[in-house]
Amino acid sequence: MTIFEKLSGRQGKKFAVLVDPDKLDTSGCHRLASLCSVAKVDFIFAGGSLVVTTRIDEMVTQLRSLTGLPVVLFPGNALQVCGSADAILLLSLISGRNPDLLIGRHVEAAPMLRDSGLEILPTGYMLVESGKMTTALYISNTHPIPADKPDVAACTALAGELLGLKLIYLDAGSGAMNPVAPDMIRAVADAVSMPVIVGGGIKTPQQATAACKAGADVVVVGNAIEEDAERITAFAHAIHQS
Ligand code: 1GP
Repeated sequence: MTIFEKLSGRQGKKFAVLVDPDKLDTSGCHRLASLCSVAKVDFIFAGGSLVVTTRIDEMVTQLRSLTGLPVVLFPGNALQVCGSADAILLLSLISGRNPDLLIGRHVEAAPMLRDSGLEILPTGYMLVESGKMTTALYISNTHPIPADKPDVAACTALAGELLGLKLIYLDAGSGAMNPVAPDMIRAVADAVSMPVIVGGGIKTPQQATAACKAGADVVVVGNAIEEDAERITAFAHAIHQS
């Protein structure tokens, strides 16, 4: 089964744990891997808007072999591409108007991506206003979709689908004060037939459940798990029961 088929499978909601390669050492990797395996996490996403470590490849290899779970790159830039992962979210930042992040970087990376052996997941990436300036917003130099404009989000996602993108990632940004509101998730999920990934600022299992009930197919949690990896179990339960 391809990663895309796993992401879009109809058998329930999926849980992706986002790991920041800068914040995970070898012993952290072992602990996280065992918690992910026990909780039956569906995916490990790896990457971020700004990553300074040069050991992504090593971390991805370690997480794959310890868990047997699919590791999907969520890259802030081409330096985070490594062939040891299973797949890569090829993000086009369709909420913004920065041509470099819509198509420019993709042109530069295309030959490397083609030869990488990675499964390519063309993804419409949408940043949503979240109560504070996130790293993703600062680095991308774009305006987010206003949090109270679900219609703008729905039209943006629909345009992405009509352009041929295969996934939508609705993101309030790492460490967001507020996660994406359920009414915006619902508007996007109703507008498109492709899987909708939701993340950013999800700090509690209740927020994860709310995202699932609103139409998220995959819920991504990063910071809350970095703070306390034991939370993986409760998030997994909430998402898989939704
Ligand atoms: C960020 O969606 C991810 O791009 C996860 O965000 O770290 O806030 O959970 P958090």
